[in-house]
Amino acid sequence: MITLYTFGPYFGLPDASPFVMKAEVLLKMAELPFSIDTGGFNKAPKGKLPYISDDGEIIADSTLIRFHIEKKYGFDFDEGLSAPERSIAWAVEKMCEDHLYWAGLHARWMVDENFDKGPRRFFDSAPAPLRPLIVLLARRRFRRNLWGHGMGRHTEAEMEAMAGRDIDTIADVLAEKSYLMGERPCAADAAVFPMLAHALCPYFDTGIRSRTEQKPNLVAYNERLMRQYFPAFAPKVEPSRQAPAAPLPSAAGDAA
Ligand SMILES: N[C@@H](CCC(=O)N[C@@H](CS)C(=O)NCC(=O)O)C(=O)O
Repeated sequence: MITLYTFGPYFGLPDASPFVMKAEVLLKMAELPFSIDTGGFNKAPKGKLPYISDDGEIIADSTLIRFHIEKKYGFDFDEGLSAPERSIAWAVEKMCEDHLYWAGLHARWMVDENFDKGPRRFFDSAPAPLRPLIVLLARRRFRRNLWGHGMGRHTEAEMEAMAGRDIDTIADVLAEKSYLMGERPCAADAAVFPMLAHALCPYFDTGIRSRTEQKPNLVAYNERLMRQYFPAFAPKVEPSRQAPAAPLPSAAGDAA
């Protein structure tokens, strides 16, 4: 039996982490039964989520979870793709995870208005007297991570320009197709769709969100894959009749 360790739903999204959403989509694509445990963060072997336990075998990291599924269950996420197509899919996925993600992380953790209504809520259950210190230390750690990655050394305008190029790239690769590489989902869809879902989250005001909202094919793709993989989080009305995105009333657990 597989257990997927997650943060749980936040901000109207299936999970606070796009990497957790990716792992969940991979498991669903491979049609493997699994249960979800939102209590595993403190035991995360690499200090991050997601990780899975598969009959006691622990695999930490969404890409290693993919490799595990491919190896143990013989499931080829990219079946039908040529070698160049597989490579393009991999490159787009890693652009999202190792570039776009970091610009989004900055917008959420380092911009006060977004942090206060967003990540700050992760610490609501910490003991009140310690909470300010815990929040301060966590935010400092993320600032250091952003600096170490390099994205955090740029101005906001520079980051948005770089992330904007990522968004344009995804839109161009997707074009009018149903999925990134054609008419059936592949591994990169499991990774890119959650990144777009987070980018488009109406809860946060970011340049990345505005840029993504300007791409009708990405907006439609996000809604389509949300309906397919997380129907409880999909827009309740047909996309064509949907009102413009409005901020959600409150944060943590809203979507649960
Ligand atoms: N490369 C990892 C990235 C996972 C990751 O960055 N997880 C973040 C949430 S989006 C996390 O758990 N952060 C907790 C922390 O750094 O304290 C994967 O693909 O699983």
